[in-house]
Amino acid sequence: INWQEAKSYQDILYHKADGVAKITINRPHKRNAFRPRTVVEMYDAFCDAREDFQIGVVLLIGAGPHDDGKYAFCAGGDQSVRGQAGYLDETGVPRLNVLDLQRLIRSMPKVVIALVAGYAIGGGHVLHVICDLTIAAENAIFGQTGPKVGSFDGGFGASYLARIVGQKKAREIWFLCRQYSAQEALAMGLVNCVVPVEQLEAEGLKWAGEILQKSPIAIRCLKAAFNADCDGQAGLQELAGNATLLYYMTEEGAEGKQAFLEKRSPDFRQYPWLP
Ligand code: 2NE
Repeated sequence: INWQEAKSYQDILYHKADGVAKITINRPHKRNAFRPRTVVEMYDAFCDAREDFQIGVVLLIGAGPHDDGKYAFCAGGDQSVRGQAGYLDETGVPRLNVLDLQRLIRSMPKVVIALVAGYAIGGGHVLHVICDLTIAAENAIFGQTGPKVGSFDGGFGASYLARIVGQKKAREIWFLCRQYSAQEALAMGLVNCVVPVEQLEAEGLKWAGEILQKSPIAIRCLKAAFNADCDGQAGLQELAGNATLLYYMTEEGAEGKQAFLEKRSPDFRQYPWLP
């Protein structure tokens, strides 16, 4: 694949090719832990991918291996910039902006695939949980650390995790802060498949290629429907937004607007009340 750099950032890499965007967290010396800037940059890249009509799938991956030979997807929030009320940005403002990023990944009408080699830990684990699909390398290691390091993610990080692996397993993951292998993650339905690390990106591209053959509107409606089952009124808004989009694309929907602009009564009698 002929990756083209889409935009240059400090903490991430952003590439595109053949309908696929690739966002790479590029802080291997920190096991790809994120600071506020990293999150701002990821948010910007995800927004770009969302806006791009050509892009249907986004791959999220961590740069690596590091000089010590170890891989990481993401080790969560950068504890070295954690201040009294959050992760401090370069002006000293405390932030938890990864929550904004989680919502964007969750609601964007494109498929986001996490490609996990090495550690997916803490807030980094939550990022892969939020993604639509996860492909793990054989060396992937999964786990939450919050209660060990004085933090927790009681949002998607707990509730959506429980939807995936079940209540008992999710409580175990959070309460004991253990680490789990790729095979254990596969067994609990936390990842979609496990491949050798050197095949990770190729496998992600294979899955992306299959998805890109499918109907964009069918995929976006399915993603919204899966979300709606868990996300309350926000999920319903997303799903209903797709219904509105489709309605606007009908003659019936356009008749209402046209009649208003032509200062006449709308003629909806020509449209059937389908069973
Ligand atoms: C990931 C893990 C298990 C890897 O262990 P190991 O032994 O392979 O590496 P090591 O030596 O711990 O880490 C290598 C370098 O990366 C830094 C380390 O400090 C070390 O730096 P140097 O000593 O070489 O200078 N590093 C790794 N993770 C970091 C991090 N998160 N922040 C800053 N520096 C980090 C092991 O490194 C580990 O357990 N990491 C911490 C995982 C963690 O607890 N993350 C935060 C969870 S809380 C969170 O993410 C969060 C939330 O709960 C709610 C909202 C938002 C975020």
